[in-house]
Amino acid sequence: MKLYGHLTSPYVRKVRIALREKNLRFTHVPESPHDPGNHIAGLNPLGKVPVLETGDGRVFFDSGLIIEYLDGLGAPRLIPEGDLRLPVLQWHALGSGIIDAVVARLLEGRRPPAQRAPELIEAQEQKVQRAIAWADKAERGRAYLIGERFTLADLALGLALEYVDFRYPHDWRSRHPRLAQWLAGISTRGSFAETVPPGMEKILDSPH
Ligand SMILES: N[C@@H](CCC(=O)N[C@@H](CS)C(=O)NCC(=O)O)C(=O)O
Repeated sequence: MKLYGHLTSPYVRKVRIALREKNLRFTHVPESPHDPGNHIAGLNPLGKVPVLETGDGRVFFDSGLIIEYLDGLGAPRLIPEGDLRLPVLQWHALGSGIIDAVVARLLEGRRPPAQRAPELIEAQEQKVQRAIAWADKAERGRAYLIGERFTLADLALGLALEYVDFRYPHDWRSRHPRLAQWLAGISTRGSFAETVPPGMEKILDSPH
């Protein structure tokens, strides 16, 4: 298997964490769709990463679908079957939405000041803050969000909260200390610790 995508992309990190949790071997091609001469648009017409080339010649894009594919390869399952499936996918939708909002805020903030829309930045920040409050309320005070073991729910929310710290650092912890404690537990997993993107490790090491 070959995974395409740069290390700082949270969507690429989602797949890297899943591959590590499932103990699957792969080759990583750290190309960005913005690198000159990159191969991404030839593999994914949307020109986005992550893209996964399977060993049998298939190509999958969109991190959620790639995880569905990887999960079909064997245990441990990240997306349970039965009653827990939808609650897990709901957490995945929340985590992905947080990342989408942080990326939109970041891109708007990178526009020249005269072209920037402060109300758009504010709207994205409100989405993130509401989603964190929702997560804090829904979290059960246990090690895992759903069921009794690590699932895509934990992967998606842990990834999203670490990405908030990386690209939209603000003090959400003092308002949501229980969620902060939950994240501290998830962040120590090997799959999280070993996939920290360059630049993010300094932020995660600093006192929050
Ligand atoms: N929904 C997609 C989002 C992927 C995405 O937006 N990737 C970004 C990198 S963080 C990208 O490739 N952007 C390039 C572009 O939009 O041109 C997924 O989950 O895979």
